Amino acid sequence: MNVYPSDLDASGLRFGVIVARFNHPISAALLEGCIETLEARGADADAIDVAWVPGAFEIPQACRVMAVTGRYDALVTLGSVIRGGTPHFDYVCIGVTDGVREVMRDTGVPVAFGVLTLDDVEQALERTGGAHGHKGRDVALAAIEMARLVPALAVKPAPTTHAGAASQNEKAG
Ligand code: INI
Repeated sequence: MNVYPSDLDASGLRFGVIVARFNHPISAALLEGCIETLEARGADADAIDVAWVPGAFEIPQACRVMAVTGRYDALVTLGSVIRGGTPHFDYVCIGVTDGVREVMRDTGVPVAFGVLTLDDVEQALERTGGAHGHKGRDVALAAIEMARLVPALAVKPAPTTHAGAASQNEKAG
């Protein structure tokens, strides 16, 4: 079996990060974890562009403009939508998830989705360094992995014979 290896080396890659200002403390924590992880994996600070937008609903538009420039190996979207007493939450969530998915589908540029959908601020704290890890770091890793994998899938045959993955699958089966 030939398996594309997971490659989390961000050196030489260019990233665009779109971050929503709404619920600013949560966004700032997500952004900090994201940038730390990109740089820890070898991304140059000059190779990371950050675009702030007013709220999650604006993320897809900025994301699309950045994607079509062709300047980025991957994009990262960050923000949070907190459930209130009205259906507004649902419309913002649908707008951002559909919009980001369409950008990825239409442009082929990998877009990591780091927009948290939450019942309350407590859930945000749990996901920005608390009991549920750090979503900003997780999406940075997803962006790096997809930035490496997508071009490899497009042009190269799977490079390795990976006996480890085969035996893991056998155990699972
Ligand atoms: N934007 C968010 O990013 N998170 C929210 O929780 C939120 N709520 O709850 O309303 C929110 N609304 C603003 C929206 O994203 C747009 O910025 C606004 O509607 C202007 O287009």
